[in-house]
Amino acid sequence: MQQISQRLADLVARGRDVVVLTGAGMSAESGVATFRGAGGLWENEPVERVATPEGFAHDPLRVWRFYEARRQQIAGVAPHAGHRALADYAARHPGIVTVTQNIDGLHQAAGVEEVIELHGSLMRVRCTRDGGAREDRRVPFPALPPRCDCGAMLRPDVVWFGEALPEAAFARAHDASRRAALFLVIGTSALVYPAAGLPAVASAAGAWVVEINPEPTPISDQVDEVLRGPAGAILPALLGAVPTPDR
Ligand code: BJW
Repeated sequence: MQQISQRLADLVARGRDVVVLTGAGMSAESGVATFRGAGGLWENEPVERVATPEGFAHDPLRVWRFYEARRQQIAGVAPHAGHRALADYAARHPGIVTVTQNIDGLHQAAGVEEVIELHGSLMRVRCTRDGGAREDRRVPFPALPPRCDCGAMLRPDVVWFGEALPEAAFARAHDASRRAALFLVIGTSALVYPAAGLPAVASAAGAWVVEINPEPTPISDQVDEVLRGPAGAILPALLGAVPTPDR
């Protein structure tokens, strides 16, 4: 790993008031496709068709095929060394807050007990009639689009463009960002709001903000430190090698 600042080393060793915000790049090395760019999920499926309520209203079967393929893919992947390093670090420092835009459940699969999911979950469904949401891990569904017991169509319990994020989840993420001493932003293009605004919230409140990403993003110039490279290599080196100080 490239050289890190003394301040980052100290904050990692202290392990207090640490917030981690992850995006699709966090899961890339597990074999999960990111959204944007070559080979991304939206290369063949226009975003307005599969990631908006209007797209779902227009063609629910198309949207469900998109999500069913992702559910099948997720069922066959596992957390990588970066997920495990974060989970191990969180176990050693129980106050760490893990916030993710991902819907794949890989942080939980790695052993992180509490994950704030800003954009929902692939393994949850919601009734289009009464809005009731619940876990549903059937892969594959017996038929698409899947139906609720009440007969109404189900939808994925995810957040599409133009929809509000789960209020309590975002409030917790925002509050933790305001209290953060160290804010790690990992594997996100930082294009989608309000999640992309959290690093600035943390920074304004005095946190040391560190971006971990192989590519530059719109916030690269605004963060305090950039670690260029894949999460699966950087996180074990950053979090695993730092001794826990005596308290
Ligand atoms: C690696 C790597 C490796 C590769 N290691 N890194 C302010 C300004 C402008 C617009 C808005 C604004 N506020 C709100 C908006 C509108 C809109 C928005 O942000 N639009 C922008 C695109 C312009 N936001 C919304 O609509 C949000 N809702 C909202 O604001 O509601 C307001 C409201 C209030 C009250 C009532 C009603 C409404 C909702 C946003 C929902 C986003 N949903 C999605 C789909 C979720 C379900 C699903 O997964 O299918 O979330 S869109 C998609 O983008 C998904 C992701 O979570 C999100 C972010 O993508 P992410 O994770 O950054 O992935 P990529 O692919 O973009 O980037 C991957 C990165 O990884 C790259 O940088 C790589 O380099 C890197 N990488 N390998 C580390 N190994």
